[in-house]
Amino acid sequence: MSRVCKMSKNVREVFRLDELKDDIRRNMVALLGNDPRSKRKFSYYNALAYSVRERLVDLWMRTQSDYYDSMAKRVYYLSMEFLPGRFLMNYLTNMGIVDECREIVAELGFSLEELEEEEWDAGLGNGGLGRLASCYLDSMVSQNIPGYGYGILYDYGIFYQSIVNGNQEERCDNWRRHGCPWEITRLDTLYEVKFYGRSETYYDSDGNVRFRWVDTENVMAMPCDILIPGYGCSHVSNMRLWTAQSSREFNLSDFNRGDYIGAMHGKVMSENITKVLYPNDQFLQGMELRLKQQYFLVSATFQDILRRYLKQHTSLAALPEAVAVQLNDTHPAIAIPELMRLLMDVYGMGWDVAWDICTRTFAYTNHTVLPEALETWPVDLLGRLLPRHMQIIYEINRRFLEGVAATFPGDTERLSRMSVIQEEGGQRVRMANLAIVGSHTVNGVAALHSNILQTGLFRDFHEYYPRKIRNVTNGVTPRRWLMQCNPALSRLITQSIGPEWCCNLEKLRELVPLAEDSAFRDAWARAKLENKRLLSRYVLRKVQMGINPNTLFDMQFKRMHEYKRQLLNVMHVISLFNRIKDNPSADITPRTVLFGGKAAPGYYQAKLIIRLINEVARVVNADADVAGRLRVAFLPNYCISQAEKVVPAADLSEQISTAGMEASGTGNMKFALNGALTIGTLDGANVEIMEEVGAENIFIFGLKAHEVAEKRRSGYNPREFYENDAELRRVMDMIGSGFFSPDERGLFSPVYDSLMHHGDYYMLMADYRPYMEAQAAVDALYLDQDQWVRKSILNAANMGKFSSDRSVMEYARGIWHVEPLGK
Ligand code: F55
Repeated sequence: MSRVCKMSKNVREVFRLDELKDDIRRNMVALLGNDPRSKRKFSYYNALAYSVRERLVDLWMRTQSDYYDSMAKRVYYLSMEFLPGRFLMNYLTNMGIVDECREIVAELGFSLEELEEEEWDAGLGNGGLGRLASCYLDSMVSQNIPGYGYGILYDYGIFYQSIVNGNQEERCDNWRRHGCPWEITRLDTLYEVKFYGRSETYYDSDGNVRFRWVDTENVMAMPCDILIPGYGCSHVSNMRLWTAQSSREFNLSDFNRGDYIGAMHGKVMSENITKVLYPNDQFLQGMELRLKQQYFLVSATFQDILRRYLKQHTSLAALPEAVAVQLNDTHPAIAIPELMRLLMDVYGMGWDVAWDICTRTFAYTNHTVLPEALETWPVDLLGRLLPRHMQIIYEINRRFLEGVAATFPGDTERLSRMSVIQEEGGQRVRMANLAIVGSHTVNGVAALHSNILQTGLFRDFHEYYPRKIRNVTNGVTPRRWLMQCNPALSRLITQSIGPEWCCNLEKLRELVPLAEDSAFRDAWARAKLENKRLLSRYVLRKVQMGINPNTLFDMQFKRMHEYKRQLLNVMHVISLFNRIKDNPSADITPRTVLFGGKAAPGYYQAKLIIRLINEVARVVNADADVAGRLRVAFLPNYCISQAEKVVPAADLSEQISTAGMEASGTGNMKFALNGALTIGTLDGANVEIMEEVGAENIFIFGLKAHEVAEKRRSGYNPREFYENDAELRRVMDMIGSGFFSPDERGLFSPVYDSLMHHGDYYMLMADYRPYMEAQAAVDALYLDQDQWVRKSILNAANMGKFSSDRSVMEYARGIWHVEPLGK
């Protein structure tokens, strides 16, 4: 912290702010070829971005040589997804120059906010898993932990969602169409990545059997760096994202045969590897191209890691002392056989030495227990694309099962459950099993989730390796998710308790006594209202709908998935609608219910729920009796930059997944940190949020995880709830009978049927009444603004635990065994 404070004092000098305006003008001309008298916002955004970026390059190089000189152990966070969102404000925030920059930009005739809006989000991920990776990079570098993100520079990130006639339509997200000023492309660094071919045995000069991978098709990987400045900028790191380039000799034989077009076709196809992000979350689509993407990331990254390591070491024996690799889910788990291959086939080690190095290098984070999201790859596909890896996986499995069999003699069922190879229904490689066997530590992302891993999904492994499976509860970076996105509240907090909270979020506890101070409560309420006004203007712009900032803002923003139960929220909305229609003069708490989230393009049921939200909104918003009391809107294209507007404006945060299914959630943390009250089930990190804020400051309802499990075992009958609850029955009948789709009566039958006829797997029917009661308690509390604001303050005040700084320190101390540098 002292460094940060010192920094902000002489920030003008460190970042040469007196020259910034001239630099912007210079970059307008020299880099962009624009007339500096032009008033194009996009050009000025770019010129500003380049001028900001160039101020960090020095600090970045200094950081990297610090790491080198101290021979610090480095952390590599391998992830198929990152969701950084926009960079401009994040750079300015972490450099501590937002206000100064605002003035300079004003002198040029712009507002900082309008230039900020020119930036297209970097949407290189689907949701929580990708955003978590980005929060962790911010927290690593802000705490001087030498860490790098490694991922893929997709040409097309997560699709752009539009809503047309109530339906989701996907458009391609050509986010770099107009260039991206944050990228530093390394045209001169290229690594070769191999695919296909075969594994060949030969004898080395000592007469040992060795393997080599031959007749491969090769693709080149080119790195592109994006700087990641730590808060206060004492350190600057980077994420390194790979793009595929065809190799020069690609399909040489076709060229030689005179088949120019044939050869070019191969070249073009090979560059497709990094074209597009797979838009599925929580669902595995077993496409060959996806496996290629995974291996492409892993192969390029390990060449880079080993190159850097070998600059300072002569032997690979000490790799685990110098390198920690965190696997963000199983998506990069092919890294385990890849490192084995490199150590044995390229560097000549024997199996046991290589395996020991491997298992001391890797750790694996699991983000889901949903069976449809667990990765398995057909053995024939993996064996064709990566023949040598397939051999190595078989050998890993053979040795592993030998160990299990020795510990549990005769327990063949256990062996088949634990095997890396699934036999039933055609052989497949279970990537989670491979990741567990090849890692020294496996973690879940919230206490409840890690418990479910230990006692449910990975129970056999927990019995076999009793200390391997642990918990690290997720966190979010308070820089982006409070300081940057909520200037009104941040200013108030800093005025009241000083500026240290943003690097030590536990400090927010000092707000607790202020909840009793009515002047502070008023100031808090004013800040929230200001944010709600800003969001209202945004909603008007985006969906041409006016919303009233004085109503309760009830928000559910997350990927669309049946287990997240947006449908339960809709059922509440329909119930409120009916109550108002039945009794138009009833005294009810006025609400604005907002939804946002993308559905995977092939996920029919999730898309239908988006349609239902929009049709319910149409009916509700057009009804004169309802006017002023209930409004519903679906905001298209939820993304990081939209979250930064939504989160600060929320009164109520909907975290209503079926208990046991949401591994952690991180939106829950962002909303509460910004003073929203949570209505939620005891799922994921909600459990820990309740522990922190106190049961009296959160609205918890519904089945608990063990009750869901018991009900599944003992037989669950959703119809029972339908029969016994007239209000629920009416809601279901309206959905099923076409009340919201008069032109197409059967439109929502699949929604109705999934609850009434197909077993209601996510148990909405069971949780409906408890949810309605919790919502009634919300309404009652909101009428007492004094009490509401008190609880809003207490929510933010008790969010200290959910800083990603805390999560990252737990990984650093407990898993990576690295210490912050220079402390
Ligand atoms: C993406 C691709 C595949 Cl193949 C599978 C899953 C995903 C994905 O996006 N998962 C994801 O976002 N998981 C979420 O991770 C968060 C961070 O740990 C959790 O908070 C959240 O509960 C979990 O669903």
